[in-house]
Amino acid sequence: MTFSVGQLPRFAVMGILNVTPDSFSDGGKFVGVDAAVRHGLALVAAGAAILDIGGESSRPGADPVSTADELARVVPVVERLAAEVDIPISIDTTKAEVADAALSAGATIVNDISGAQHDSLMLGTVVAHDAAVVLMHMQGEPRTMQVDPHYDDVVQDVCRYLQRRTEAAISAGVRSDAIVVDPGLGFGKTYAHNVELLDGVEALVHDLDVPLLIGASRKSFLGTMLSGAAVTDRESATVATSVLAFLHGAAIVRVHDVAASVAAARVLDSVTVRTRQGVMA
Ligand code: PMM
Repeated sequence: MTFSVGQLPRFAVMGILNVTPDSFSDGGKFVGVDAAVRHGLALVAAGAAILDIGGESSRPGADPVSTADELARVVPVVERLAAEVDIPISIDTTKAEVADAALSAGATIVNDISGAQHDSLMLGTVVAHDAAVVLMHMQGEPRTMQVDPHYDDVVQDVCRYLQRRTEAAISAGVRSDAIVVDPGLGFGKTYAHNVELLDGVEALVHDLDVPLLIGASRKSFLGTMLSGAAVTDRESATVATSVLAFLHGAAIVRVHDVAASVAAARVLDSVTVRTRQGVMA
């Protein structure tokens, strides 16, 4: 089964399934295959439109994971969930070999935080499987990205990067209805950069030809906004970012607590459908 963006609901919620010992908010919770599969099924039951499975932590300062370790973490989980659920599965990786194995195991989307630049074989792998790709912007690499991020104009710089990577994906042969872009909140960005990008969602949606994904869930800039709230106390703020992103035209939000953002999406869907139909006039 192939994936195209058109098959998503209007406000799509991507559920995060980190099969890592060290992700910043849920590291170590879903490491065994059974625990990971159980959590994946719970995210689907909560209304996820996509399941995003990752085996390498990308939190600031994280060390890279070997290909063998990443394969061992994610492939059995993708295999089991692909057989059990009927929503698309994405593989969160920057390695073409991991993407290849996950796509063979039933995933249909590659979520690449390096914009498919870390591995020169990535776009070819996506094309070979007729898969979809999420191209995310990151300045630097996870180990060092928060050292001193710099932009002339963060919204414009990120927008131009995402346009260039979209062109590269199309040139490589990726279907244009199988490309999603993401400004990469928290990836080589200061607090001010993250705030500007969230404020710039509408401008990004306007200037980009492909759907936008926003990943703000529990990120540290929300902790800063809430005067130092711990990771576990950032859920309401995360839902606020989902509402903001959706209202400004984002197609997908990537979150840990799927039920909360799905409820928000349902409210938006009900209200905006009635408004469009003139019911509220
Ligand atoms: N954030 C994380 C990991 N992968 N992928 C995309 N496309 N966008 C993101 O914002 C993003 C990502 C880090 O968060 P996590 O450790 O909670 O998964």
